[in-house]
Parts: sequence; C-alpha cells; structure tokens
Amino acid sequence: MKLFKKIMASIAAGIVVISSVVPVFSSAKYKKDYLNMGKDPNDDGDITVADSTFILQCIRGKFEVTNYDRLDMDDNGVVSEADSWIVLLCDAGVST
Ligand SMILES: [Ca+2]
Ligand SMILES: [Ca+2]
Repeated sequence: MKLFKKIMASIAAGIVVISSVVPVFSSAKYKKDYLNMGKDPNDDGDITVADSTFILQCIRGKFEVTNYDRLDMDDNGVVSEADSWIVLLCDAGVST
C-alpha cells in the first residue's frame, strides 16, 4: 500500500510540474501568433485579460475604436463576446 501511495504521489507531482510549465510556453506562443496577426485589442503589446475586458467595453459602447480588426480575434468580421473568450483562452494558454 505504501508503494501505491508513493507511485500516486510521484504521478501527482509530475502532473503539477507539467501543468505549471506547459501553459507558460503555450500561452506565449499563442500570444505571439495573435500579436503577429495584428490582434491586440487594447494595443499595449500583450494579450491579457485587459484585452478581454476592453472588447466587452467596446461592445457595450464604453469605448470606440477606429480599427475593429484588432478586436476581431477569430476574424469572422464581427466583434462579439466570443472574441473576448478567445482572448481569455489565449491568455490561459489554451488553443482555440
Ligand atoms: Ca493588449
Ligand atoms: Ca469575431
């Protein structure tokens, strides 16, 4: 039984290490890809939760922008809540 607990503890530790390292690299790659496509809603040079908030604020009329292409994260021609979610997924390192 002790061996089983040691094995499970090792597996859990491995999962923690992998999950704490992989998203950082994935997130950076996704962010770089979006930035290279000119997608940076608040134009500050990074993709963060602030961009998600900015998209929602633009949708609700708090701010107006002249270039909506940089807010249209999925390039479907419409700026919507979906674009805000894409920003959050990108920031979390999740592929869309
Ligand atoms: Ca930004
Ligand atoms: Ca869109």
